[in-house]
Amino acid sequence: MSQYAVPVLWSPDTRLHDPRHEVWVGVQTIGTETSARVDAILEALDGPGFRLVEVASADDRPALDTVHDPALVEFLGTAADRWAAGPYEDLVGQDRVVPYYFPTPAMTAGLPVRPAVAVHADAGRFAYDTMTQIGPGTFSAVLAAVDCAAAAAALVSEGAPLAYALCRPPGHHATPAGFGGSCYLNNAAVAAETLRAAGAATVGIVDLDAHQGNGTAAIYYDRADTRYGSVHVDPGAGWFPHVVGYADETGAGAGEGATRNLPLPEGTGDDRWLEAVADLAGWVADCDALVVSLGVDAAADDPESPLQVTADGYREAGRLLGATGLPAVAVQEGGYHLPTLGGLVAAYLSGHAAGVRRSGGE
Ligand code: SP5
Ligand code: ZN
Repeated sequence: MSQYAVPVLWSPDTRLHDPRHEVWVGVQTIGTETSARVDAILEALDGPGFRLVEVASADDRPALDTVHDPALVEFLGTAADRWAAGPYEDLVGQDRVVPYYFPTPAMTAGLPVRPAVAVHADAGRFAYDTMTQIGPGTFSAVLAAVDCAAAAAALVSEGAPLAYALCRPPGHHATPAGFGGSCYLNNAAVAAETLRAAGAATVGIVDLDAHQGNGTAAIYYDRADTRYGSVHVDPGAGWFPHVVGYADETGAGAGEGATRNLPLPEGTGDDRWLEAVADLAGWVADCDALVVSLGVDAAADDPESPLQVTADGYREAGRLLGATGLPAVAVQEGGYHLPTLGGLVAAYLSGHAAGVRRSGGE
């Protein structure tokens, strides 16, 4: 039996988003979610066991309408042009949309509100942090990432046992009407909705990124048709997304019991992390299809998280989730240590693919 070659859905347009810098705790820090991530991953997956598939821009994106408020998509699609048309070149001399003002409920306090006219204020209607900026190429890259996720899910719906979407920017922090955490639109939810539209009655999403995917959690919190399970560094230890991701958040209404958060202490390594992954694999095993939010920033060398997972740990996580036997879409999320990034992704995917029979389709 020859090895299953995992299709790798990618697009050169995902390189067009250049975050350059983030504003974090009041200073500009060098952005870590860079286009070099795409090439680091491509390089590691350009060989036996993988099959690179370039994704063209889609004509329509039906899954997007079920995931996001159209006002968010409209804002993301027009913000860079609004910024370019404004006074910012003279004022501050930079071309990125950076919010400075956030009309949270604490500010609006029940008053009737309307959209801010100035784009630097309007951004706070959707942005929930200062790190996630919109530049001239951002929206093209964001749509390309969505298209990669949808194309991977379409392949799996047609019978491929496993497909990988090289999405960038990542998506799991994007909520129905909000962007943040380096995420703009929720690629994993687009994959899940594409699988559902093709006939999967229940989809399980397992999020391996070091950070809880608050966006995906929010999209599915009150729904029973899609389960969301995540293993991540404990927000109670001070980590992003800070206000959600605790173990007692289990869903609401029809979705009660369909959310599972497994927060882990700083410094957690393979053994305890893999126990949590095994727990989540068992928890989704009776779904009809699987989406893996494949963040590899839980790795020991990653600058954005204190977890200590190894490449062997990611390989074993792939084996555990592959053993569910579910048709699966792996969607790239975080992972920021360029020297090890590609190897971590390859380790996960080879672990997952090892349990997939070639006869399962290609
Ligand atoms: C998709 C994803 O992994 N998003 C990560 C969002 C968490 N980032 C919040 C903290 C950013 C601060 N970066 C400073 C780096 C210092 N080592
Ligand atoms: Zn992350």
